[in-house]
Amino acid sequence: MHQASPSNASLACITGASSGIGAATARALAKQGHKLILCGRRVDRLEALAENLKSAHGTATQVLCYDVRDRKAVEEAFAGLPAAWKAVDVLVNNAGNAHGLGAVHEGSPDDWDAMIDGNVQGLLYVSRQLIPGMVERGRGHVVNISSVAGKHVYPGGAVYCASKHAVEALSEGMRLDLTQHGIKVTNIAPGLVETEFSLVRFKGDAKKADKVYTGFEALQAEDIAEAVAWSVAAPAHVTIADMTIYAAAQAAPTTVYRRDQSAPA
Ligand code: 8X3
Repeated sequence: MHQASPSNASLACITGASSGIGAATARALAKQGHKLILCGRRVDRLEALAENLKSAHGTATQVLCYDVRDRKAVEEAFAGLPAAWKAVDVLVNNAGNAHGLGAVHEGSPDDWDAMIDGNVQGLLYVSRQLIPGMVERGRGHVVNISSVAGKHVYPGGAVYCASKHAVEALSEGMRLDLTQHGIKVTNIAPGLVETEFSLVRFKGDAKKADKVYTGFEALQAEDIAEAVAWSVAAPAHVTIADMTIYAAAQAAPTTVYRRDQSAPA
């Protein structure tokens, strides 16, 4: 694996950094020597992470607390960054969630808003803040965390899958628009990653959430963070355009080979 040259990609901004893939990505990029802007809604967690990265790696950080769905809050948060923190080299658009799982005709419009506003609009709002500077400087790297739900559609997941299909289209569209400006775009589509994802999807029902990751070895946030860090550390002439990452026991979003639950451990 290539090690990042800090002079080549020194300032990275990660959305949804308070937990899961976002927090693991912060740790992986801190190890590579990046300064970090950590974005999220849970300021306590972001500050604890910042503290932790500082003592582990001497990482300089800025914490930005906002909800990606709130365009004004996004604009104000980035406008308030100190001048020395405005030239972001790497943007990791990780914030996103699933809300509810069920037939589309029974779906909750509030859940739809949360997914479409967060996973699609939120990604655009943050990108709009940072990409113009990358274009001006003629360099940069955008990493969009999509999902295997952006490649396939599964029962009960219509709106979440639609939002992640939109992320796939945005990654492709960004690459078409930004390559000429020296900006790389990487799309990463994870399968089942054991994070708060299912707990959020099932609205805090831990039993349902745990079941999703039972009977096989699920991906961990660090597995995806490694892929992000590897993409970011690729040599200047290499773009990692697209990665699909499944757990070894997962062949498709809803095809998972689980150990027989009734068999003795
Ligand atoms: C998370 C993966 O398959 O549960 O985006 O939709 S999946």
